[in-house]
Amino acid sequence: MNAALPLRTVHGACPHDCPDTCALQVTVQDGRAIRVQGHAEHPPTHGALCTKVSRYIERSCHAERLLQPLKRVGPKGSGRFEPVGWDEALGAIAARLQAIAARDPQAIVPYSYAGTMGLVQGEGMAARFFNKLGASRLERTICATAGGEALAATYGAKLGMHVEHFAESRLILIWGSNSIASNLHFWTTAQAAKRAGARLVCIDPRRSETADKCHEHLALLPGSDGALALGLMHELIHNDWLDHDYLERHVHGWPGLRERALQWPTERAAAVCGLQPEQIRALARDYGTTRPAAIRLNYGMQRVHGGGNAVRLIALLPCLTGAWRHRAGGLLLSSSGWFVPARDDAALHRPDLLAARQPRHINMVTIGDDLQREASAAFGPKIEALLVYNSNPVAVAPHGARVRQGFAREDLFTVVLEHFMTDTADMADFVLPATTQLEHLDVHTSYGHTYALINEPAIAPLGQARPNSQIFRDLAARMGYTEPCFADSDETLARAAFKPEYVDFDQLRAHGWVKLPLPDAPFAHGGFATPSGKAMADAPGLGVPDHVPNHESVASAPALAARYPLAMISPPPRNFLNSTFVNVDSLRAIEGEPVLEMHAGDAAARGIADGMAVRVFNDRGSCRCRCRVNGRARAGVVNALGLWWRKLTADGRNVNELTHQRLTDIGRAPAFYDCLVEVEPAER
Ligand SMILES: Nc1nc2c(c(=O)[nH]1)N[C@H]1C(S)=C(S)[C@@H](COP(=O)(O)OP(=O)(O)OC[C@H]3O[C@@H](n4cnc5c(=O)[nH]c(N)nc54)[C@H](O)[C@@H]3O)O[C@H]1N2
Ligand SMILES: Nc1nc2c(c(=O)[nH]1)N[C@H]1C(S)=C(S)[C@@H](COP(=O)(O)OP(=O)(O)OC[C@H]3O[C@@H](n4cnc5c(=O)[nH]c(N)nc54)[C@H](O)[C@@H]3O)O[C@H]1N2
Ligand code: SF4
Ligand SMILES: [Mo]
Repeated sequence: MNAALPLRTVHGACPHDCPDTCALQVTVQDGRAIRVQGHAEHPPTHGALCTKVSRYIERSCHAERLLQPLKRVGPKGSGRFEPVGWDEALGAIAARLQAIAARDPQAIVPYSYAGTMGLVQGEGMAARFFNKLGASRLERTICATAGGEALAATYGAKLGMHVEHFAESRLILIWGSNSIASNLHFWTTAQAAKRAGARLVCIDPRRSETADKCHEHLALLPGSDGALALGLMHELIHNDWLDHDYLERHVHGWPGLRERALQWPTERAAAVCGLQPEQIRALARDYGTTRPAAIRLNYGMQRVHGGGNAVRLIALLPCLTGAWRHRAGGLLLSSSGWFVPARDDAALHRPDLLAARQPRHINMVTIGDDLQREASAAFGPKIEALLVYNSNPVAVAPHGARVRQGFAREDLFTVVLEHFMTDTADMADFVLPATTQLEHLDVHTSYGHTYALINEPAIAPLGQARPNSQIFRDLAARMGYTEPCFADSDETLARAAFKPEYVDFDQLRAHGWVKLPLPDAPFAHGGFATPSGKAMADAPGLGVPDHVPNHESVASAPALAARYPLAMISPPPRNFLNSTFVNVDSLRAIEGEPVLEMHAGDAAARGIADGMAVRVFNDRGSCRCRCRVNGRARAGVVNALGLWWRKLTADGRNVNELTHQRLTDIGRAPAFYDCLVEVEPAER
């Protein structure tokens, strides 16, 4: 660091798909970012970042950053590209899109998710572009819609406790979440509660790093959470640990739910969950008799066939006990619904540009199959072009072999906006270099807290990289779109994102963040966001929730289970964020290689020892992992950690080789953790 040159600090926001949405403080010297820190004054961040984003500069200034547009010169997927100018790339892309759109714009599909969660560089200018084009609409289901729609069916919106209030809870159930890895700042709050005497219970098939530090760990079978919730309800009813007044006033459909729960005696629930009845009784006693009791539910438990029903059941638990009466009681799955009134999505996305057209929907979960479908009345036109941004589908989408076959179609025109040559960029016709969070303006909401944040550009774009917003602005101009909204600057987009009466842009700019005005204990007196104001135990079109077994389980698919007896879950490791950061050497060095955790008995039965290379396989494919017999896997379940870049593994594959494209009960979401496999030593 050159002491002579002045230092400047810039307000930032972590762009990643993480509930914590940290406020960043970026230090700049001589036009270069030299430090990224958590902002000390932003309450949820309290000055700390996770290891991954502490390395954000290493990622942004990586030697392999894409710095110029590239055009494919070899066969599809050969990885042979040559640099081209922006003019040539944009001109060729616009010409191809126009030719396809002249036949049917629905043959063009956007594919994006939460590589950045910013409202400007996410679906800002991009949404305007695709609305004007009349392209297929993408169902952005790959992560959270099973639980999100279930929560909305129950409470009317994706609302819950404020994360800060968990510090005052006396009992916290950490349900389907490895908070230490994926929600670190919540974990800090839970630890404060623990120091003040709270009891922490972790509900997770895996003995995660978080489970290690809780008082109790219930290692249930994947996909059995709905049965556990019903077993708990049965005990709450049996022991009359119910808040009858709350149920009477604030819950619709309680008699039906009560009847359902009575069909789930503890022994029945325990058998489905692979737990002892006494474990369920003890948890029910804790939950029924401790005030205030809070549940941190997270998305890990809804990636199974019955994920939606399970979330509905768990979300009703605090209604049975009246836990909502206290601000430190209730449940938090997502806080994103608090931002809905504050957002101005119509101003930002301009759905009016669709001009009464109603393009078909493509579900991002089934992209593997959909890329291989021919035109039909039911499907619509064959997919001829994909524009990928903020996502790495070739690594993250289920049934990898199908996804790769789809992307390998020579007649498919694929454009990928990226920071790096990912597995998906390898399959592109054009790769366009995008800026990182250090280089562009954005504004952010959060799904784990209730502050809006701003991210100011700290440095100039590296090389020829352009913000996503700029790339879509440039493409719109090439397509001949003349509406003034296509000339809006990023600042205009950022100002349009929020309604000023909720989030004033100038205040956001001055402070870096703005807290939404919110009730302290949101449902203390009912007041759910449903039309009746009641929590819906019986929801229109969905009825009363029940346990829904996995697609792939002994009960639902016995013949399959005979061949593939192990249930595989594939939760994230601490040092990657989905497939982001896998190419950051210092972080990959910590994770080492793809790991499969196995129970000692399951390993021994297959002649597998700790540290051996293993092959995990089923009818869809296989991948190679390093086996760890480390006490973290329960019997019958294997844990494959991480969404590795295929090209950075020993066999050029990752865990999504094994997963399938079948959808959840609610929300049309993926069932990544509902997957049967077998394991054998890699070298026989
Ligand atoms: N370090 C890191 N942080 C991340 C991510 C990352 O990749 N790395 N990903 C981000 C994203 S995109 C998201 S959506 C969130 C996800 O955040 P969470 O929903 O909290 O997900 P995970 O931390 O993946 O925790 C999932 C936990 O659920 C467990 N689990 C799996 N199946 C079941 C089940 O059937 N029942 C129950 N009860 N538990 C189950 C897994 O073992 C794992 O410990 O995290 C975000 N944060
Ligand atoms: N087996 C299995 N599969 C899973 C999961 C699992 O737990 N198990 N988790 C699922 C979940 S929860 C999710 S959310 C999905 C995540 O899937 P994705 O949303 O695809 O997430 P990432 O893998 O992080 O890829 C994001 C990409 O966006 C790029 N990017 C970041 N910022 C920008 C930007 O400003 N501009 C552009 N153009 N690009 C940018 C990054 O470089 C990165 O390559 O994966 C899902 N897949
Ligand atoms: S990934 Fe999560 S914990 Fe890490 S800096 Fe970003 S928001 Fe904070
Ligand atoms: Mo996610």
